[in-house]
Amino acid sequence: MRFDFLTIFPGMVSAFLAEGVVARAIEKGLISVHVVNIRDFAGDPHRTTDDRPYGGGDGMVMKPEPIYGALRSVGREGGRSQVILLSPQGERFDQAMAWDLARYDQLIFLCGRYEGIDERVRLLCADREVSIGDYVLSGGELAAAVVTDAVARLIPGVLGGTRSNLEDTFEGGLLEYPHYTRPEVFMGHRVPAVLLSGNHEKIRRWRRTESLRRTMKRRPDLLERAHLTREDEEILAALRGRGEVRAE
Ligand code: 4GN
Repeated sequence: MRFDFLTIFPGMVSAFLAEGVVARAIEKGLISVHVVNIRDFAGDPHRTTDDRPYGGGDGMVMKPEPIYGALRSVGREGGRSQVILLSPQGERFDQAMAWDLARYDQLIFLCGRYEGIDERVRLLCADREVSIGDYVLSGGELAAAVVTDAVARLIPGVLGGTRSNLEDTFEGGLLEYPHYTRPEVFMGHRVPAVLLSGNHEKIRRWRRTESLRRTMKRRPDLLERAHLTREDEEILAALRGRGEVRAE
């Protein structure tokens, strides 16, 4: 899978790509990344990428021509590709959208700066507009990095060894159970005894219970959409009976 980033701050994107899971995926040849400097496609000696807004007002707007030129310079991979504009006005990014995006051969991220980009870029260039959450960033680069990380870890082989993303928070529709490693006692807090018992069935049930308890307490909205087994329903009924979480 190929990821392209169109930005006026290529160094910001390269820094993110240089370490961690994404960097390993590039080394292994599982993904390839290309960072394109929009400024290289400005038409004037000053390499201008922004201009004053028609109609007046504060702030600057990104000019359409440099972005259009940068986009044309990016080869479209034979198969399926998507041009994604990162903006607070986009469709909200979540784990389901990450899976959807992972089906493409190429994702091209349009990272804007300033007060906004010329509306005709949105109209002519973007296949979709995506937001990583209800807050404003100074540029689309961090949002593109977030989407890239979430999508890359879904590509087979990117998470090494036996590590699977199927147990991650959200994949089963629930929050994850708590994790512990050595030491057995830390600052007076003991690792739950069941995890030391060696009884795999008991451990599995404890983890499921903690997952359900956490989701119920913190994200009851997720629980409504989760696929629950008969055992899950029993566990939830028991938690409610003990008054730990509120009844439906
Ligand atoms: C994306 C981009 C927030 C998000 C952004 C988000 C840069 N802020 N919530 N800022 O995903 C106007 C043009 C603002 C670029 C954009």
